[in-house]
Amino acid sequence: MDQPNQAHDMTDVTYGEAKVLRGSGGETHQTATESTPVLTTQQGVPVADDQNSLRAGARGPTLLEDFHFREKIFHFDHERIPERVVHARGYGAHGFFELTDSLAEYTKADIFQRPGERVEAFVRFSTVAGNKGSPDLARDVRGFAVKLYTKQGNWDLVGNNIPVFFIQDAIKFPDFVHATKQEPDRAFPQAQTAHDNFWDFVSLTPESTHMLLWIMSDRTIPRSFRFMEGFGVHTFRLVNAEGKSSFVKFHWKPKLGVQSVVWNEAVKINGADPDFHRRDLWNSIAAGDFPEWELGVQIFDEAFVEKFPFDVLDATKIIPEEDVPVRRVGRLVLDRNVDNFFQETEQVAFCTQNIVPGIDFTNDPLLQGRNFSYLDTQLKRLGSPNFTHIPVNAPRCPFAHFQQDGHMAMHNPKGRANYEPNSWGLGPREAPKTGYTSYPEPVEGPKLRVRPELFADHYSQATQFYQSQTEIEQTHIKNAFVFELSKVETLAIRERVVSHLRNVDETLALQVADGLGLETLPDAAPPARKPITGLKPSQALSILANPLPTLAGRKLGVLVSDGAPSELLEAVMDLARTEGLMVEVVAPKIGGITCSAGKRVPAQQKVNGGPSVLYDAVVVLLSDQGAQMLAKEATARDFVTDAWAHAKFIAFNAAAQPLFQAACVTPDDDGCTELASPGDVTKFLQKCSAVRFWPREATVQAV
Ligand code: HDD
Repeated sequence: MDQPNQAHDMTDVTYGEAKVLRGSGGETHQTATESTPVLTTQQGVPVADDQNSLRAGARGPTLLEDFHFREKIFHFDHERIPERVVHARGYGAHGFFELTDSLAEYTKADIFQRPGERVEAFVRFSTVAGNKGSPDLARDVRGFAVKLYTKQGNWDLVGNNIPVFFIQDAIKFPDFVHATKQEPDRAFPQAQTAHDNFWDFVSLTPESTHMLLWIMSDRTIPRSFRFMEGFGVHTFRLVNAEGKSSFVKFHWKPKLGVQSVVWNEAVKINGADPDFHRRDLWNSIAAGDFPEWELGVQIFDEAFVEKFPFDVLDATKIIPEEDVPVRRVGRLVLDRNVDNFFQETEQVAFCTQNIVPGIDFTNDPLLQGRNFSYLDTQLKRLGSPNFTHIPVNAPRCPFAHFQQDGHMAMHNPKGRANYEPNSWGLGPREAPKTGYTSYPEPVEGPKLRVRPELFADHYSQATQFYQSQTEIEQTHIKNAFVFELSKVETLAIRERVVSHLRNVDETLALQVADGLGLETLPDAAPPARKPITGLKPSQALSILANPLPTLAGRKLGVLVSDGAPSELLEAVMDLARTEGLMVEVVAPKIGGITCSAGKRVPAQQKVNGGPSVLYDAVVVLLSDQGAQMLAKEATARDFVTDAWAHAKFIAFNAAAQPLFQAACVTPDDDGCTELASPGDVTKFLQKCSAVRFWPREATVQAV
């Protein structure tokens, strides 16, 4: 709110004999001008001096009557709200959902009726285990929570980037989360499952096995939020205008394809840029490269449920895309960064029970429990039942009800009547035809604390997942198990995990046992239900078996020095940008370099702040002198050593060789391209579409 400018008396004050300086010499005062508004208190009172508290004399005590000081500190003291117990570390953005294919046949949900129509959306991505300040590249499941502001109210699809979960019944969620987060006595490790308590719990909970295979895969170290799939996880219901119900699983398919980093890279990214994922999302939206996903649905009926060998109410199971194809029906585009992180991303309140007419729950016991937990948690976190009054949580459609009062109430019902029915004709009334009705699923049975029989199959789909991976991905899974279990101090826990792996895949179990140096192979854990053998591998479960649709959205790091060959540099920059790659110049000094043609080239990173782990592929273009100099610089040597070890595509000019020699790297495999002329740049970029040169990986791993 702009206020008229006030004239401020900036002269120093005379006190007794002494002349007292205002502020630290007066120069810190920045006074309001015609274009800057007047600073006020929360009550709107203009503030004359924001540098000094009110004191009795220059060297005397601060006075309690300083209402501006007290209000400012009071508010500051209350700035924090409790962070989320899980998914504390997250990042959000605004966008829209556009329907591309009508689902009217299956659901009366307004959002699924008319292709071409859009609704507003807010999405928050997150890690699960780490606290709010933890690094982005922790090995962890990513939350993929979507709020869709439909014309019939808010629909929240609170999913993850993995289609299954650790547990089957919500009653185990507190135990699972306690075991996963920092151990309670020592308060470490942060944002890691690589510790005894996590592996103790999951190895005593065999229903976690399928999820363990997923979290040990590269899915838990995504390259960025933009390259992740999302899943609603549970089976939901769709209900059409005639009241007919179908079952549905929701998928988000990224337009840029799925991509992950490698573990050693993730570890180093966490040091180089702990905000790697949030920075990536912010920057791409700011640059107009809007991240996009397609909404996919797997729709199936009771007949499928009857013949499917697993229970569709079990959140530790998937339905393979080969069994029920994913039909793409809409697109989600994130096109606007938040104005304020706290106001929007921190205060957004997703609730699984936020659902709209035409969509319904199933009896999945994990989903049923979540429907209690999310509402409850928002009250604790946001401190008032009126959290729906916060703009990011408020519906965009008209709403009217008689709920009133409570902390921070902002839209109480108007007029005399705050109840219905009332004789005054005041306020809203129910809408029997268009209002939300639950699907009248017949339910009966004795009260029991049991799980359905098929829930006891803990291994079959874990085997199917593992066998659907390429060899490289299988090696990554094995390495991840060995890494995590090597951080587990208790031998019996390591052995117990291997005993479960023997029910998944004998080769994997043997490799993990060998990687851990176990002297004897533990017996296989007795399965609660005999696993189904011979499930067909599903290509959709692999990242690498599904080639990327485009190079766009990837990032190229170009290490340069003064005198770098200008023709090659220009070709790299132009051709890469034409392919939709983002290019960053990494130089010895942030001021940039002068290339061979005498032109200044600005840098985006100084070499010690722009390690190659931040890029999908790298180019090294140096002069003779530059190569000699960078050969002596440890961070430049790391740049090429890491690019090589992480199986990245590397291009370089002949003059750069001394740097490679100093880094003990011989860039002679097919993943490396020597650039002699601009034409070679095209060859290099063609190779880059594979993202990594995987054959190299086996040559750089000995244990
Ligand atoms: Fe949960 C947050 C996803 C099981 C209880 N969960 C939360 C978020 C996501 C998920 C993405 C972050 C939302 C945001 O960005 O604000 N959770 C899942 C998925 C699950 C799941 C995909 C299994 C299929 N969650 C689950 C269970 C319970 C909870 C079984 C409790 C019984 N989840 C919570 C919570 C959180 C939460 C404690 C923490 C902060 C919040 O809700 O808003 O209520």
